[in-house]
Amino acid sequence: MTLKNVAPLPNIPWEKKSSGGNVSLNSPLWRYSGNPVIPRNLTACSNSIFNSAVVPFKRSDGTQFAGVFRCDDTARQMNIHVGFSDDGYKWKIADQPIDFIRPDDPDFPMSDYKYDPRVVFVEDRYYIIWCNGYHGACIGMGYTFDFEKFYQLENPLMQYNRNGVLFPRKINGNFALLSRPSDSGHTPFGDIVYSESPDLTFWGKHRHVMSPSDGWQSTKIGAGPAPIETSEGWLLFYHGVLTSCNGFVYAFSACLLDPDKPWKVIARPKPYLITPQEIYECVGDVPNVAFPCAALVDGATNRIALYYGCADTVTGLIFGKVDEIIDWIKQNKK
Ligand code: BMA
Repeated sequence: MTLKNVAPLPNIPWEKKSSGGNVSLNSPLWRYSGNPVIPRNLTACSNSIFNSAVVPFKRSDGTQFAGVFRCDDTARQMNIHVGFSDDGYKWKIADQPIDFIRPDDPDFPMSDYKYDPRVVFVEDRYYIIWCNGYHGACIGMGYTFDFEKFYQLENPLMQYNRNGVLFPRKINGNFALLSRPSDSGHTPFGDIVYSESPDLTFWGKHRHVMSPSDGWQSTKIGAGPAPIETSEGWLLFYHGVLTSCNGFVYAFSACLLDPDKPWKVIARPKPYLITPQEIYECVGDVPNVAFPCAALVDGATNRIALYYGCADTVTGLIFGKVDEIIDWIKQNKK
């Protein structure tokens, strides 16, 4: 297994499996021993900080990482805020939400709310994709070069839709996006779908990727962090939802998608990688949620650090190695 188009990241947040991280017997992932890495009250008026996205980003002031964070405020309004870190553990997150620069067009779609951001570097800039409130939930998109100025684009797809994730490079000459068509509420269904666009405005070539199946992924599924390119195909972390007698349970796993036709699934596991088990994953504003939105990857050593939302309240960090995760997927294939 080799990683493709993934740069070395020697300063990736990392803790060895034996150094106190929470090891699960059946999973190649282990939790950071200092979890939750981001507490709920890091900004002046945040009720919760979770389901957030980070990327490597160097600045002359020592910054090594930047991110876009879902901060629900104490009025329980959902919005996204920029943040920076020198080490991936300690974050400074802006008190105010990102103020996107929009085209001077009175008909440009507004955002009633924003949540669950992903950040993906494609070609020359960082794209932000989030769930956007425009007559219900749909996918919002924007970009930044410097995490200072942010520009909002047209909503790529019509409502209702959530969990939009761009691929980190064009496929067949087009931008490529995964999404999860939904309803306007707490959707009790959901398949992952693939779409392409030549210009990020007009989208088509929609292809079905995968449906919910059974067990932990029986109600709905959705893409997590941006797919990671490997010699074995695209490694996609995705969440799955089970409906229990006490409501939804959000767990996650990872699958492999075809390198050239990413709507074709090469291998999908039957078990989850991680389900809510720790107290910070089980207790919070929405109990029993583990929801990955970002992955840092070290192209030199296969190390991976995933940031995931815990109980819709705080952010957790979890570690693994890409080659071991791919071996696990193949061994646990449906
Ligand atoms: C989804 C989204 C996620 C959240 C999850 C569990 O519909 O709102 O942000 O983590 O529900 O509450």
